[in-house]
Amino acid sequence: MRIDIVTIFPEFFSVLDVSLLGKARQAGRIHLGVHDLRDYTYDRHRTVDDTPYGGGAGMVMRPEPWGEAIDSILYAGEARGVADPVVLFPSPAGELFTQALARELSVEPALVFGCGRYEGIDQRVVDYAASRARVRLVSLGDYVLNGGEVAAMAMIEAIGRLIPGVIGNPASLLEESHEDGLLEYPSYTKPAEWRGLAVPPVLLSGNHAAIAAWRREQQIERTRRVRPDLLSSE
Ligand code: 6GU
Repeated sequence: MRIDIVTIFPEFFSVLDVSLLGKARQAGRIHLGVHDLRDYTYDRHRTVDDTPYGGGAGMVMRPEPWGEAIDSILYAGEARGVADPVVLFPSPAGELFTQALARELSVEPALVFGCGRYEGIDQRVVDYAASRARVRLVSLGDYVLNGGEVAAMAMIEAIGRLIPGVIGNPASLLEESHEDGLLEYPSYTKPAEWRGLAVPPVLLSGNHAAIAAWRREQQIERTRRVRPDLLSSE
């Protein structure tokens, strides 16, 4: 998968050099391009933002550098033969980023993340991008971050680990929270008793049917207790 990121903080993404995703990059499963939005400005001050039309607090990112950056990335993609990327704008005003969306995006050959700062990006950037590519505004949840960088990183990790070969044991992906619409069951390892706390005896029983039933019960009980919203749709 090819992932391009546009940001005014390219150094944020150095963490993608390490851990599992770093290995996936070394193995050539993920190709990352981090682009500094200021490289697409033409003025001496490398300006990327301005005051909002209509008034109001904060600054809005001007469209021109974004247009240049998007054109450049789409052109490079076409030249490389990886056309038709999905362009994602992390935004608290977007649709919710879910495990289902992560799965859907993990089979795409190319993704572009446009990381906005301040009070957002001029809406025409999104509209223009939508005229050239599939565009989605995506939110991590109902809270506000200072910009799209941390959100993009979270999404890249969620998507990247689903790419075949990135995780050593693919079976471990299937029993996680959210894969079946429920939270995952609690896990235990040795020792069987620790500081007076025992592992639930059923897990030591060797009875695989009983273990599976217990785990399912735990998933449902846990989900009902902390995330009843996940059950209500069923
Ligand atoms: Cl994707 N961006 C920002 N700025 N804030 C957020 C978010 C995204 N998701 C939740 N809060």
